[in-house]
Order: sequence, then C-alpha cells, then structure tokens
Amino acid sequence: NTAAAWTASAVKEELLKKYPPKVARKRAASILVNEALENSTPEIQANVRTIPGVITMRGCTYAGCKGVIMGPTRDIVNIVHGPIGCSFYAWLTRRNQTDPGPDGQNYMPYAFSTDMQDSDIIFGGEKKLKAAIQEAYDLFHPKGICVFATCPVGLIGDDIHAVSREMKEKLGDCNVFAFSCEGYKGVSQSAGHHIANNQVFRHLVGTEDRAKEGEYKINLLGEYNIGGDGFEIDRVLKRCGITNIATFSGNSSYDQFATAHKADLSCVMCHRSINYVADMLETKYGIPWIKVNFIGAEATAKSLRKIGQYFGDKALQDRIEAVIAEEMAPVKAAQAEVRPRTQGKTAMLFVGGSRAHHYQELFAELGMKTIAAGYEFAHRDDYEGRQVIPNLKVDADSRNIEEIEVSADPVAYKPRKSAGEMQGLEESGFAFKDYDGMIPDMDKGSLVIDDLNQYEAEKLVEIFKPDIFCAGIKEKYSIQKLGIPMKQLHSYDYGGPYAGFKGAANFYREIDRMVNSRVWSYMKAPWQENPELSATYVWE
Ligand code: CFN
Ligand code: HCA
Repeated sequence: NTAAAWTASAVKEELLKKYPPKVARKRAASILVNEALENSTPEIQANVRTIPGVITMRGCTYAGCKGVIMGPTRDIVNIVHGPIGCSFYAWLTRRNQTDPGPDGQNYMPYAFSTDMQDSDIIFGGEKKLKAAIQEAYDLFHPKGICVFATCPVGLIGDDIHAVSREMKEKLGDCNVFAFSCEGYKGVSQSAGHHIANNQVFRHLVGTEDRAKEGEYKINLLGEYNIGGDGFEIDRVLKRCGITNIATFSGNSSYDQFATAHKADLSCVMCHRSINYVADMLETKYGIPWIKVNFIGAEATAKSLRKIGQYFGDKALQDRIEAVIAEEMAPVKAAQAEVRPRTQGKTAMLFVGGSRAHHYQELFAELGMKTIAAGYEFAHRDDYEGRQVIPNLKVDADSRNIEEIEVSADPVAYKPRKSAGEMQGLEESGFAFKDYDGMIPDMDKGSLVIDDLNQYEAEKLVEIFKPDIFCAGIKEKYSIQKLGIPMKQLHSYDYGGPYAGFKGAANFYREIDRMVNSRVWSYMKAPWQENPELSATYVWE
C-alpha cells in the first residue's frame, strides 16, 4: 500500500481498528480529517485525559510548571520538594540557554531537591523543606527561591505555601513562593503552565516600580530560548530599535519579571503556555497584547511589521523595513540553494502546544507539505483559533485551578495609547489577537491528531512514509528504527537556533541534510533481512 492509495478517512479508520470499541470511540474525537467547512473550523477534542494503557507522548503538570515556565530563569533557585527522580530527570533536559549577565548569577546548572525519603513521606517533609530553603539562601543569597510540589507532596499534604511564607518573612530579602504543581494536578503539562503563570503574576510581576530605559518597550511572552532562539530574536529586535524588557522566561531574570508591567506592549510567541500572563497584564496594567511568531522568516518579518504598526512611528517602521530587507537576502539565498532538493517532500509534526503549528511555516518555506500534525496538550483554541471560541480561557484541566483576581487592585498605569487610538487601530484592520490556530492553516485532507500515541505514530509512518517526522526524545528512536529521519522539535537535537532570520537559514540546511541523507534507505532491521531471526512467542 502506498500513501496515495489511502484517503485520510481510511487512515483514521485504520488507526482506530485495533482499539476496543470504547477506546476507539474516545480516540475518534481526537482524530480529525481536515475539511473546509463553510463558516467554521472543524472541532477537535483536546485537553482531555489520556486513555490509560496507551503510550502517550505527554508529560506531567510538574514538568510544565517547574521545567517549562520556571526552568529557564537563571537567578531564581528552584527547589523541587519530592523524591530525587523528579529533580534529576528535570535537570537541564530542555536545552534552554542563558546569558548569566554581569552579576553572573546562574543557578540553572544546579539541581536543587529536598530528596524526600520514605520517612519524610510518613512523618511529613515540611522541616526538610525549611532546611533546604535556608541552605540555598545561605549558599547563594538569591533574590528568589521557588518551591515545586511533586505528586507525593500533594498526597501527604505538606503545606509548601505556609513554609514559603514563613521562610520569606524569616529571610527578609528573598522572595520565597511555592507552586502546587503536583504531576497529577492536570491531564498534561498544560495545567502546570497555568499554575506557574498565576504564581509568577501574584508574587513577582510588578513588585519593582523602577522605570525602564529604552524606546518601544515590549515583553516577549512564551519564548524559552531553546537552542538560542531567544538570542536570535533579541538580536533582530535590537537591530530594529525595539526594547525587549522581559522575556517570559528564556534568558530572563528575576528583575525582568518584577518590572514587566513597565512595557508598552506584550508580544505572545507561545500562546498555549503563557496566554494567562498576557491576559493578566492587560487586565491589571492595561498592557495590550498581540500574537507574534518568530518561527519562519516570513513569520518573523510579519511579526516585526505588526509591532511597528502598533507603535505607529514612521521612523521605527522604516527601520524595521530596512532590517527585514537586509536579513532576508541571505535567507532567500539559503532557500534557493536547498529548495530543489526539499520541494514536494512531506513532514509530520507532533509536538507540545505550539511548535507543531509554528514549524509548518518553516517547512512551507522549504516547499514541504505537512500531511499530519497535532499537539500533545494544546487546547481547542490552539487548534481552532482564538476567535472561534472567543472567551475560552478555562477548560478541562484548568477547571480546578484558582483564577487569580487581577482586577481588584488595578495599578494606575498610563497606556501608551488612548482608548481612542486603540479603537482607531482596530478599525484600520489591526488585529490584536489574530491567532488562526493549526486547523485553518492546514491543507484540506490533512490529518490533525491530538495526543498521538506510540501505536498511532508507527501506523502513520507505515502508511505515509513521510520524508521527516518531528517530535520528542521518546519518539526519536522508534521512528528512526522504521527508517525515517526524526527531528526533535523540542530540544532541536544538538542544533539551533531556528527562530528569526538566521535560525530559518539554519533550519533549511539542517532539514536538507536530513531528508536527503541516503542512510535511511540502507536501514533494514536484522529480522527484515533474515526472517528466521525474528522472535516467535509460544504461549502454553
Ligand atoms: S519550549 Fe514551548 S513552545 S512552552 Fe510548551 S507549548 Fe513544551 S517544552 Mo517541549 S518544546 Fe514544546 Fe511548546 Fe510552548 Fe517546549 S511545543 S512541549 S510545554 N513547548
Ligand atoms: C516537557 C519538556 C519537553 C520534553 C521534550 C521531549 C521539552 O514536556 O517536560 O519529549 O523530547 O521540550 O524538553 O517538552
């Protein structure tokens, strides 16, 4: 069977065939054949519990809070309250890079843990946590210490918030706060993002009222500096004369969060992980937000122009155009060089909560077609677009998370633009939150699958034999063993940056090397060449 012989609906049926009826029914709602509907986007089930027994690609709530949102900030000491495994396996696995800055404060290479033992589970771990906070303070005198709950902490009921409050008071000059981000709190990493966002906003954002230098001040939300992406974006912004005062949270610092309320505009890169902070900054401080995307050269240019349009200054806009013209030349040259070899090839992308969408643009710039894609833990708005479900903020796994009250103490803030100017902008066609979502951006007949699992991944590869498959470390080797090159779009394997202009050219070359390597066609497992080697199981 070749891919051409299959319709997308037949593939969906094939994927479901093996499941017991109840599982098939549940999975069917998460697998969508993309069809053009007249006035709406097809609906997909997302952000629901993974079915027990299937091998999911997802991670846990603790991973989303400690690893994703808080992990990339260098000068906060992150203490994991729990057994050592949860600390060790979250230790620098995400390839978020940082520049330690003039003060050299960088605690990211450390793994701080209370290393809970059986006796702590039985008698409680609060004393041990207090001692760990004191020890970290005595050793490093950091501005902030954050505490993260792992599953057993929630189960035995240690009050990490009370301990943190007590230690904050005792230490005096160190902001100590905690996250109830037990792994089981939600259905995926996504709940962890929400918990992290709320606590950072409540305990840190706006705590320092210093003026910030620079013109056209923005916050860059949802950029984690994987493989140096944040460095490249900062380079481009700087060339344009735009001042990034706080990145949440790649290459960021305590002070950046504390003064983020001084920005004129928030630019949201990964909507899934940080839309909560964007909304809270808008509600409490009147800072509007726009959706940007720096993955893809065209997307980068478009995002810069959008920032220019928001500020509306001719000098800024001219400078942005000059930078785009200059940066695009080598990008176009790189594109022209590889395109004869990449044009028409196919890709599958199953990643997190935004990259499976954003990276489709980069593949399109290579002339490659995304035939199937999906997120691990995104919500329906990431699939269908924000406009489709206008006020959808809290759903499924977020339901039990306390919403922080942001409007109770609005801070006097003078927005850069008056209400009239804002309205004028919108009337001129400026769309603040024009986030389309993955589904409307994909071709008719393509497959969109949420929370893909190991079985379905292998089936898809078997049927379509894509030229490249993109996912994470757990998928990497099982896919490569099927003879298909596999690119990690979480860690970038050992590469990057892929954001911005230089990143785009970098990505083109990397993908060219991968999809045109002949090594994959030579790959045959021993039992494929010598069938007598394959194992046979005899059941007595
Ligand atoms: S850096 Fe981001 S871009 S934050 Fe999120 S949704 Fe993860 S860690 Mo892995 S690579 Fe991935 Fe996104 Fe936003 Fe990263 S696609 S799964 S939680 N993600
Ligand atoms: C996480 C982090 C992760 C895992 C990547 C992977 C990352 O979800 O806990 O599965 O390869 O980007 O490091 O998404």
